Amino acid sequence: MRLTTVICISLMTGLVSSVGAAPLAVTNPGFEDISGESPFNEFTFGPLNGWDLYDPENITGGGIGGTFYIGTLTPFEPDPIGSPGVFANFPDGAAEGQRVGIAFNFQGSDGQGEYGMEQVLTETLQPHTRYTLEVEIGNIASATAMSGEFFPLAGFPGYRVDLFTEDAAGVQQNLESDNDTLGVSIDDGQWGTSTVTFVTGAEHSQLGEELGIRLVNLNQLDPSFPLSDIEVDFDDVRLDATALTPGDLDGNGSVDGSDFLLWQQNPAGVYGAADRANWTSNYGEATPSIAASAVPEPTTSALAAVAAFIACSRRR
Ligand SMILES: [Ca+2]
Ligand SMILES: [Ca+2]
Ligand SMILES: [Ca+2]
Repeated sequence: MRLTTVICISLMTGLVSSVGAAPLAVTNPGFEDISGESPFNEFTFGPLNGWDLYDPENITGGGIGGTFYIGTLTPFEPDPIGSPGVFANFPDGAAEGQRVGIAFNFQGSDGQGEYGMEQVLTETLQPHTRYTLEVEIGNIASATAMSGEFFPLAGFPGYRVDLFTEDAAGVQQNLESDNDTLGVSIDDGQWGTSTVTFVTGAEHSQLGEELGIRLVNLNQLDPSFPLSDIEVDFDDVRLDATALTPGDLDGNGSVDGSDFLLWQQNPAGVYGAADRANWTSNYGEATPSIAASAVPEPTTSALAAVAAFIACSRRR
């Protein structure tokens, strides 16, 4: 096989059709379920249905004490009762449905460690799978609540979204995070979409462990608004899993040069002989369920790696 032929095949493998990824079950993903809780006007307080308090430094008093509150908020009333501020926190309402999750800390505490909420799923980490976690992140605007109390909420304290695993003994290990990449780009009163992706090959020490999702308020005082309360809002949590052709280590939908380059670099130290064997036997194969639009062109360095690998293989 000539090098030019190899390059042509590599470029053509990106042209595949799409049938979409499979969603994994997340409990109360849009914070609409407040059954069993005691709403106070537009709020509920305390850990939410399906979600556990995340409080590694024990700073929140159980999420309902001191200055901290975990709970929900209805920023948009479908039948407004005329109280001030009902529509003001988020002028366009919730990102999904009518209610959102909140992680709130009163002004004056100056921020003092991260906290939020997390959920462990029944689904487990599988090999040859691309996971995509998306969460709507809200930067709440200042407004007067239905109680008449004004909440100064200008600025943003930072957020993080974690995709992690939990083993049978309850030990959690992180897989991937979005550490506040949107923070400065979401204006007060607006939402932005956080995306975390993680791709498994044949081997990973956390395979078979339950997947988990964590939503964090970094609780960093915004220096531009030192007198603001410190809140991050969350909504519409969804996690998709796409089964990949073994050897597609970057999860772009085709087994190509980029994967061989990734195998060589092995940045997380998780790739082994099985991944190399899968790459060799499936080279040129595509995963039909991944949209062609999501498949990037191979890089020059990736093509060079393929050419080098094939040239070396033929010499043996
Ligand atoms: Ca919602
Ligand atoms: Ca804000
Ligand atoms: Ca690939």
